Amino acid sequence: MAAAPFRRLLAALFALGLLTASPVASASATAAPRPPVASFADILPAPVSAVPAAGVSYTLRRTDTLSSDVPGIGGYLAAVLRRSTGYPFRVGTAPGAIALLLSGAPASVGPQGYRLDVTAHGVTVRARAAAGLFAGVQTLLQLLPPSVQGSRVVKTARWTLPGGRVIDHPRYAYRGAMLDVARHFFTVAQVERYTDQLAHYKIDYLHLHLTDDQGWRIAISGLPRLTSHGGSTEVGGGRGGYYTEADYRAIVRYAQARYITVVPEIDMPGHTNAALSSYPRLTCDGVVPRLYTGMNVGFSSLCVRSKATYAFLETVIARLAALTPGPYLHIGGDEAQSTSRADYAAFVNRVQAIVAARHKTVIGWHDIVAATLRPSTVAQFWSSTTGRPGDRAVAAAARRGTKVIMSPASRAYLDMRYTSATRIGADWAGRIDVSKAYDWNPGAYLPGLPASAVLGVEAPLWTETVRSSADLDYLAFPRVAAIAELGWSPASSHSWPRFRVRLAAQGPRWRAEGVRYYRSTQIDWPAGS
Ligand code: TNX
Repeated sequence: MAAAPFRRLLAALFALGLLTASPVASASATAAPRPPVASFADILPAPVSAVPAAGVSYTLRRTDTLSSDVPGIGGYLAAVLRRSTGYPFRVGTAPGAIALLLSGAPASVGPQGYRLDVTAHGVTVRARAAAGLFAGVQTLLQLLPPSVQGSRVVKTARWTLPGGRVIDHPRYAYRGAMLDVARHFFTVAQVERYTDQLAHYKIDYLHLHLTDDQGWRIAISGLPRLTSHGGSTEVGGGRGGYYTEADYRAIVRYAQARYITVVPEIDMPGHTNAALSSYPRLTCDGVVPRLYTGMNVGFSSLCVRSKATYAFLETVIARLAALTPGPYLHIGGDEAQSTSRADYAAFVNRVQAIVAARHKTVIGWHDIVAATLRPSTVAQFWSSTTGRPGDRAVAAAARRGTKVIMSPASRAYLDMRYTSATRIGADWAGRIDVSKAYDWNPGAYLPGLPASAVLGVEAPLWTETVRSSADLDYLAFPRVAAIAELGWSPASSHSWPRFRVRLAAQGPRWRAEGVRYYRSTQIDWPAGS
C-alpha cells in the first residue's frame, strides 16, 4: 500500500481543517430542537453597551476564513470554532468573514476593551491592544450557540450570531480567581482546564496559592526537600504533588495565551508547616514538625528573627520572580497567630524589601496592613465582616494610598457552601448562594474605603474539601461568573433580576464544555442544561 503519500494527503487535509479528529455527533440526533440564536442580553459579564440590529444576523459558513492582527488570538478562535463546527477556518491576514483588528476601536475602550460588530457580511472585533481583542473574542463566542463550547463537531447546528454592535471595557483592572493547590494538589492539566473556563468570563489574573501547612507545590532549585518531602502529601493524607519549574512555566504560558497573568503565592510567616518540616533550620527551636494533613490553621510560623529565614526567603523569592513574568508576588501573611504583632510587622517589612529587590510588586492578605506598607503594596481584603477593628485598619490603609483587592469571605469565597445541603465546602463565613455572591458592590462594600482604592476583585477557592475537577466545578460555577461580572461590568448595569437571566443562559454552555456546575434553585436553568 502507498502508505506514505496517503498519510501525507491525510496530514494535509488535517492541517487545512478538512478532516477532524473529534468525534462527529450522530446525525440521528436531529430530533433535538435547535437552540435559539444567542442574544446580546445574555452576554456575561454584561457589556458597557450592546445594541442589537433588528433583523440582521450572520451565519458561519464552511468556506469562511478568519483574519487576525494577533496570530495567537486568531489561532485560539479558529481552534474553538473548528472543534465544534468542523469547518476549516483558515487563518490569514487577508480580510476574512471574521476579522480581529488592532485598529479602529474607540479610545474609550482602553487596553482591555473592544468593539464588536456583527453585520450580514461577517463579524469584526476591533481593539487597541491584544488583551482587548481576546476579550472581544470571548463575547463573540457567547453570541454563537452553546455547542460552540463543546469538544465535538455538531453537524446539525446552524452557527448564527445576532446582528448588532457591542462596545465594552472593564470596570476594574484586576479580575482574579485563586486556586489553592496546597491543601489538595491539582495537576497542570487541571489548572489549565480551570484557566480555560475563567477566560470565558474575562478573568485576567490567576492567583495560585502554592504553599501551606499541608504542602509545598513549587520546585525551588537548591531546596529540593521543599517538594520531595514538603510536597509529598495533602489534606486527608493523599499523595500530594508539586510543579517542576517546567510545569510552572507551562501553566504561566497557557494562562498568558488566554491573557491571564499568574500571581504565585508563597504564604508566610504562618501556614508554613510543610517548609518547616522540610528544613528544620527555619524553626526557632530546631524541632522537626511532622507533615500535616489536617485542616487547622494558625499553628505554624517561620522563625521571624533568624537569619536562616531571610536567607531562605531570598532564595525562594529570587527563583519565583525569575519564573514569573507578571508584576505581582503574593506573600500571604494571613493568620500568623503564633507571631507577635511587632515581629509580624518587622517580618512583612523585610519581605517587602526582598520582593522589591526582584522588581516585583507585593500582594498580601489584608493582615499585612499592620506593617509599614510600601506605596505599591496591594492588600487583599478577605474578612467576613466589615466593622471590626481589622476591617477598619484596611480602610485606613486605603485612605493612606494602599490599593485593595476585594475578596470578602462572606461573598467571594468559592469554598463556602451554597446551602446547608451542599456536600462539600466550609461555612465559617456563612453560606453563599448565587444572589449573595453577586449582590454587593466592590466599590462601596467596606465603610471608609475610598472607591478609587479598589484595584479589583478576586474569588478564592480554598481546597480543604475539594479533591477533583468535579468538586472544583461544583463550587466555582456559577459563583465565579458572578464575581467576574462584578469585576468587569459597569456598576450601573448591576441588577440581580437581569443577572440571573444572563446566568441561566450559561448553563447550556457549561454543559457543552463539561463543567459540572451547581444547579442553584435561584436560577431558572433552561431545560436540558
Ligand atoms: C481562611 S482566608 C484562610 C485559609 C483557609 C480558608 C478556608 C485566608 C487568607 N486564610 O487558610 O483555607 O480560610 O475557608
